[in-house]
Amino acid sequence: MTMHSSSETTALLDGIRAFIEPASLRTDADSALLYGRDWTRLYQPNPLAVVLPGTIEQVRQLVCYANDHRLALVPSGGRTGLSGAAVASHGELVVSLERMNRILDFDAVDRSVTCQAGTVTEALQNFAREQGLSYPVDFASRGSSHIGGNIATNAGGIKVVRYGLTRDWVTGLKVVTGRGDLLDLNRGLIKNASGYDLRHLFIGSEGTLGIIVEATLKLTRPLHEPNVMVLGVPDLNGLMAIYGVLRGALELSAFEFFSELALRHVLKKGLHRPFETATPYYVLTEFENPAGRFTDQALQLFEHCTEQGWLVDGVISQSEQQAKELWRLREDISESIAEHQPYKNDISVRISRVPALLEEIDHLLAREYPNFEVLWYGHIGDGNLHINILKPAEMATATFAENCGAVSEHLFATLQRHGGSISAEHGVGLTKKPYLHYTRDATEVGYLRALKQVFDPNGIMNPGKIFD
Ligand code: 2HG
Ligand code: ZN
Repeated sequence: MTMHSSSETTALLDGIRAFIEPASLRTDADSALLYGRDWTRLYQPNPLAVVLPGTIEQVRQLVCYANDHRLALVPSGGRTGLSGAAVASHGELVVSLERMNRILDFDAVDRSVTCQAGTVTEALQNFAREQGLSYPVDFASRGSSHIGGNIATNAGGIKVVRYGLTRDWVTGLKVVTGRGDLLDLNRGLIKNASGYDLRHLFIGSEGTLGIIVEATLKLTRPLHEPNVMVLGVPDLNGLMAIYGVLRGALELSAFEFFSELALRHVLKKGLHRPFETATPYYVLTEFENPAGRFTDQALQLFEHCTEQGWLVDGVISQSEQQAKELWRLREDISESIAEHQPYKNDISVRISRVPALLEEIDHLLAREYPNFEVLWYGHIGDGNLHINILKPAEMATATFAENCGAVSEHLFATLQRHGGSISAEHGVGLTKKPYLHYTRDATEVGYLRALKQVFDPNGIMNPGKIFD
């Protein structure tokens, strides 16, 4: 992309004001900071400006204008991402969808809802609940993440073992491609065998092919009286053994884990231990338990796992309130450690490979990070681990990043041997770009580049994200 002189910049922005009301084009420093970064905090935000279109037509005009002037665009949702995919640090124009946040249509027969891309996840979840239904993709950033952003990263979260990823709920997408064409993809159909499904190409594309402007999503029935159990686990081996037993007997909607080291950070923020005994690891699992029908079974399973030595203590929620409090022990971890500028890993392998991977990376991390605090948590039931390394307060950010980057090479080489992915749910963005080759070989990346060329021939859509 070309650098613009200040008179060129003024002319460029004036050109945008010709089709976007001036109040929706922001150039002030506060907006640049707010809209120019996501939750990574690793990159200096430096957008050219922030534009907030109100209609699909305005988005289309913007993309055409950006093509004419070779202006880089960064599509922007709730900016809760953790890989830098929504960062604008090279004079890009941020296109925030936040004004396009309306729910447009609901159909009880189809059990589906159509909304604009800037709809906040929680607003959609609440809307579904009001209809007696549920939008079950869920995560801690529900209060600020946008549906468009969730789709652009194929967001996962805490209920994947039961409900799958965002991809599984999208039945229709309207997108403005990098060429400025409006595509209406799949139109809410359940079955459609009419050739390539471009909808799925846009899911997880991290804003590099075009801008998602509208989505149609499936809804489902709400969970029947879910109960939460937190279990104290003495070693990593027990985790998947417990999973095998529980998922065979109960209708699980979550199977999460976290380490004692991670728990200590949420305790510092005022939460309470789930039970007296401190154990190196904890499982948090949720299961449907209408009218307490499965309580006895859950207790029997608990006994069995205890006899096997896989767990040593546990608690089962007695009320909705207690279930919420237990969930916070897991959900609040990420936010509770943000002040330590963690180096984040978000890796996955097939479920059957988790025990072998855990053992190997446990050794690797103990060897490579003897002096750093390493926290484990994540969605272990779907083979997804979050490994966070905390920056020692006295260490310079750059030295820390260098250290962690070097270890990543070992970690990802191990992951590659197990056929895993360098990003399970956070995306590649900027932070994982140097490591993409551990997950996608050069031939495959060649196809990705060719696809980008088709949808975005001038390279204006979120350049520098996923690959260069
Ligand atoms: C979670 O599962 C989020 O809590 C954030 O995906 C993970 O902080 C992280 O690394
Ligand atoms: Zn996660």
